[in-house]
Amino acid sequence: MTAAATGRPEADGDRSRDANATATRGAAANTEWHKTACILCENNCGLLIQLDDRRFAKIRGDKEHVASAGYTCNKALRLDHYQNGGVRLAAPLRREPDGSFTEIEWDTAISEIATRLIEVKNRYGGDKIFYYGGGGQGNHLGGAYSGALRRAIGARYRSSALAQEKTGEGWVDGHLTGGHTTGDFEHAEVSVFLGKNPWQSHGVPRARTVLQQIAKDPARSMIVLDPVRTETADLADIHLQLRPGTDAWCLSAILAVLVQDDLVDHGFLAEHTTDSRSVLREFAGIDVADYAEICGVPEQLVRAAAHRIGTAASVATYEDLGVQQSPNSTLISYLNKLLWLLTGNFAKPGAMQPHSWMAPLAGYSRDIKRTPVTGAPILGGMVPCNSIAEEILTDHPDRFRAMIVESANPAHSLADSAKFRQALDALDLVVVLDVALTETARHADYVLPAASQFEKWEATFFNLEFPHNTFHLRAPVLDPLPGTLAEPEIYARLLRRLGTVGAGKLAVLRTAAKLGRRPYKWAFAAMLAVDKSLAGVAPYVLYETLGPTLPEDARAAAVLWGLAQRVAKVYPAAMRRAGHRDADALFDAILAGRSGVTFTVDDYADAWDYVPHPDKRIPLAIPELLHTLRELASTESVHTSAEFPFVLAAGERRSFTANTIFRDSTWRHRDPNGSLRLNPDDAAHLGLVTGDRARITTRRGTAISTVEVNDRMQRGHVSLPNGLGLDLPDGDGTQRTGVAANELTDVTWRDAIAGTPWHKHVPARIEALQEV
Ligand SMILES: Nc1nc2c(c(=O)[nH]1)N[C@H]1C(S)=C(S)[C@@H](COP(=O)(O)OP(=O)(O)OC[C@H]3O[C@@H](n4cnc5c(=O)[nH]c(N)nc54)[C@H](O)[C@@H]3O)O[C@H]1N2
Ligand SMILES: Nc1nc2c(c(=O)[nH]1)N[C@H]1C(S)=C(S)[C@@H](COP(=O)(O)OP(=O)(O)OC[C@H]3O[C@@H](n4cnc5c(=O)[nH]c(N)nc54)[C@H](O)[C@@H]3O)O[C@H]1N2
Ligand code: SF4
Ligand SMILES: [Mo]
Repeated sequence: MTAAATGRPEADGDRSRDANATATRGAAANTEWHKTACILCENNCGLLIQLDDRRFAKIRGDKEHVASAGYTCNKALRLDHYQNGGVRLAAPLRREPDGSFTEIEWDTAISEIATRLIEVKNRYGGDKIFYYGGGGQGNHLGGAYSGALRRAIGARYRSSALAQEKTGEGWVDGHLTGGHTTGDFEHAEVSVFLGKNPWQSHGVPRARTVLQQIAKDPARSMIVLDPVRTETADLADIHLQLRPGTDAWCLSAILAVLVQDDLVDHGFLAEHTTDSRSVLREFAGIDVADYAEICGVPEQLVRAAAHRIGTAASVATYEDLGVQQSPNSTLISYLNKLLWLLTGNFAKPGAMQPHSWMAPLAGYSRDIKRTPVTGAPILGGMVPCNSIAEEILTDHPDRFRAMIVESANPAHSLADSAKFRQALDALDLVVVLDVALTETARHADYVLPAASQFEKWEATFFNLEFPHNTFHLRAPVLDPLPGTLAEPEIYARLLRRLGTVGAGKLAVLRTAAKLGRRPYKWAFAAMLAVDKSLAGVAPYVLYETLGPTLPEDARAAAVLWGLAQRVAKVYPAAMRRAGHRDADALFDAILAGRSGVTFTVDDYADAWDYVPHPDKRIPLAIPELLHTLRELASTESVHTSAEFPFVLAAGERRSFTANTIFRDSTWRHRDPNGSLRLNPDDAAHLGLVTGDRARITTRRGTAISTVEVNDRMQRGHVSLPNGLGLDLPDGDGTQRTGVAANELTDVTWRDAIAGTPWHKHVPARIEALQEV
């Protein structure tokens, strides 16, 4: 394998630079501050970067940023290790019959991939081409174009990391409020964090500031459900340090106290919901003491938490991986939402809100579609991550035959990596779009090198706020590394090659675009009226026709014009309140707003307009889940055994983890090896001290880790960080730092309803390693 050229700008010829990229960015050391954003978590805090040639010499928070206002956490300052630390790909790679990769020209790669996609389509059907990914934490603009390719080749099935965390919650949302909700933690009297450690993982904008403000304010309280005494729990008023995997009992007990002590908001239930009586009845008979004992939490603390919630003027909650990747996760999502619904904490300041979207990230439907081979539940339009390998490793005629992966590393991030690698190898065609030769790319037939997130126009569609919702289009800070292309251009080249839209139609629209936005809009609408099939490939059409007219080579922003039309249509008043006269004004503001723009401003009364149900009432009963709730009394809460006596949380967010975005292990200031954390008593019992090595064994695999004795852990509970164990280039081979958590996880260990994995609850055995 000869390909992965070093990620230095002079490393390769300019063989395939996008002809449109003319400006030279970041050529020399200077004191100019470039506006951009952090790409390491969903908050995408605004940043200012000063360059030294192509290095990030200085990084600071952008005080003018519409959402983050200058805030960053410790990780953003390490972003040079993303841009310049890893080994970048600088030419497309093709796998040869002997298994090695060779570098090929872009034209060759595009033409061969197009041919092979069509071969799969003609032979087996386009629906056998599976699409995975479409964006990480800060790069969703490319994904916005991927739908056009999927439409053109007839691909119907897709997935992303959301289908190993949020699809169960989304299904519950589909039943209840009909869409995603967000908590107003800046104003909530009571903030509840369930299996969520915002101090480290954020999700809440400016999390550390907000958490500290809550902790300092005697009138406000924080309640944390977490088996670990996290940094967030340190700031909490009530820490329910339950046994891992018992949240369903803990939440049921809290709800039981609310019902039994009559702390529910009867006025809200009568006015805004249906079925409340039957739902309340479910909690009337629950034995609170019994359930508290299952959780290992003092009954009085459960009662205190319930009373604090039940008497507060406002409550906001945030559930995340600690519960979404643990047993009973879909039931827990339901119970979480009942917590704020039964207490009337919806659509008012400090509570839970629905919100606008620039582009919805997932569907929020009650319907469950099924996968073709195993009949796994497709929620929000996504195949459960744990089912993908099972859909492939079979001789069923409907199995997937090809996969396109963009901006994701599923061979590392999905349960049971060995099985996923085997699945990739069983496919006829695997195409990976990435900046590096990842664990997934190594199993591809073609690897297409993407420009980095600081070398192209980018944006996140994690726009989840209310009443002020913001969007940030980032301009490139640097020219693309020679040999790389931005994803919108890669998709466009494939679609051109496939001849997806006739040249005549594109020419008409190009002419209209030159005349101005208004003629363009008319021409586009007229064209759509004549040829409905254009709607599915609209992002591509916009890229080809409106794109070239945009300033500063911002061709990739063309799809945002379409999304601005959507915003104007779906939230006209909220858009105008944000100061945008019409869709074009919004689009222009996005193009010009280097620190982001507010695209909608809602009133609290508007929140009900986001509820899609008849009479805008929230139907509280979800029969399947009420059934599961009833069964809890006899459901097993212990999944460990004599063989596997520990609960392993496989993938904890820490101060130096960031999924697999950095491919340079030196970015970590602390905990460079990503230690296994365990409680002092367990360590003593096993004869381990900090720095020792231990063997971790699960039903699926084994791994060796350094150990950190840590009194934040409770007995019987151990944790490994997420994103470690990458195979990074080292001389002629590769070197791995830390444990790749998914060598230890199992695809069958998953939620019965959503198919989401139980990564936080893996039964494991820990043994001290005898050093030789
Ligand atoms: N530093 C950093 N931040 C990140 C990321 C990163 O890689 N690094 N990744 C981003 C991504 S993609 C995501 S999805 C978010 C995830 O953000 P979080 O969900 O907050 O992160 P985790 O650390 O995976 O899990 C949260 C907590 O769940 C707890 N937990 C474990 N088992 C249980 C249980 O049985 N019950 C309860 N109640 N809690 C339990 C853990 O102790 C942990 O404190 O973080 C984002 N932010
Ligand atoms: N055991 C266990 N497994 C987990 C988790 C856990 O807690 N435990 N957490 C899960 C969660 S919540 C998530 S979100 C996933 C995350 O896992 P994935 O969804 O696989 O995403 P990332 O690790 O963020 O990988 C992003 C990829 O994008 C590439 N990349 C970076 N910049 C660009 C770019 O500009 N263009 C392109 N094309 N590629 C780029 C990176 O090189 C990397 O390969 O992991 C999941 N897996
Ligand atoms: S909170 Fe998230 S987006 Fe903001 S600086 Fe930290 S990692 Fe980056
Ligand atoms: Mo995630």
